[in-house]
Amino acid sequence: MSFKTTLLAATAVVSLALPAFADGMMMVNDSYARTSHKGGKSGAAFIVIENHTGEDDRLVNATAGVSKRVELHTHIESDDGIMQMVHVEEGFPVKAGESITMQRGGQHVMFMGITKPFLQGEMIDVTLTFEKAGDVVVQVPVDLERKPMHGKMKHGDHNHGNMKKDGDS
Ligand SMILES: [Cu+2]
Repeated sequence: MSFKTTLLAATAVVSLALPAFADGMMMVNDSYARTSHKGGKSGAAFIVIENHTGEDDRLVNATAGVSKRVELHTHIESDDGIMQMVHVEEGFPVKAGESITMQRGGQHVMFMGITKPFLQGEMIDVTLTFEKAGDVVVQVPVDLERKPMHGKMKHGDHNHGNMKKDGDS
């Protein structure tokens, strides 16, 4: 009798736990935010987003309480070879099973009119709004010392041992 009860309980636990392990989420990793100088009025967050939802989606908006405006930006190269930052109103597509890597000189979440200086190590709540997946809140650490990534390196092409990791001690 009690055996049967235990079995039933176990079954219930398994089925409840399943969604947590199933694919079906937007995953965020390696995010950081910075201002170009201490106390700067504008800044950016760089977030890696992996789409495990099983369907193509699009990051359409970002909000945060740290600045007057938050916009999705990218850089485009003008005809004379100058990189310019532009507001991407249609947002960033994130295909099913793929990821986007925001980085300096590329896609980023832009903070304009920062109301309080970013402090090293402080966490910023950024709400990412996806067309289908809805709102995903990300805690983004401020890292004022992070160096930009160089070019489009593929994994294995470079030696991690030579990369200086700042702010990690
Ligand atoms: Cu920008």
